[in-house]
Amino acid sequence: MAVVTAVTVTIATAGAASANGSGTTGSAVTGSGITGTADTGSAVTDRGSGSGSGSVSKSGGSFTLRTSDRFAAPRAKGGSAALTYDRRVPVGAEIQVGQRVRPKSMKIEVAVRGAARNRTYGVHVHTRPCGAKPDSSGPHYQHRKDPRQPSVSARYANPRNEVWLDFATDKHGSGSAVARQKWTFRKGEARSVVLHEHATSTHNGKAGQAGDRLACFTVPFESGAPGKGGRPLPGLMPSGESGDLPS
Ligand SMILES: [Cu+2]
Repeated sequence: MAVVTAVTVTIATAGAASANGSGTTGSAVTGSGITGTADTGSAVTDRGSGSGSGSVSKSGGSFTLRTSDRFAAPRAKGGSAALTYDRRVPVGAEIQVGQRVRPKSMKIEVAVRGAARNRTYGVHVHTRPCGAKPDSSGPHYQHRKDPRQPSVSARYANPRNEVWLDFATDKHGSGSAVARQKWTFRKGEARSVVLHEHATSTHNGKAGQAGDRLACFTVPFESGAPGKGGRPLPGLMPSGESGDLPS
């Protein structure tokens, strides 16, 4: 089964006593390795049930999520959020994903260590969590959904309408990529990052295809548009309307 990580952010009122006495404004910790901080709160790392870790924070009108884990076989004990189906992403390789959300834009980063050396992976955000089978992660997330599925039209399957994070690893097996979008995810519809066997095609008729799904990382991506169906995110209130939020 997929491991679905949950994120909870608690914001304490300014000046509230904090455990460490440093006057930070709040922190929250959740079950499977995601941790949260707000404002200047110090990051807490929870390595409780899984091997993963993460953090959530806000500042200056944006919201940031960070999560990482080590790839494990789908049936391995320990409940990793990162699953590998193929040796081309070795068990034990590490993946980290970051998401910075603003009201109408976002930036997503992926970094991998311990993967195959000198190899190009096609990488995308998919709509379903990882599961026992590579196909569990569903199709690519699309800002404007292609009425024809599977989507192979370059009009829809392109890096402006989807999130592509292809990267090549160096001689040590490390690699990373960044994607910036002028939109944010619909709530609950972006659930994982998938590593494929080769670079993503941009050719019409094969657009978005990158070969077999080698590995998958379930990520609790945030939607970003308060009032558009998503819940208001901490830190996303326009300045001057922050009302009862602590400063
Ligand atoms: Cu994909």
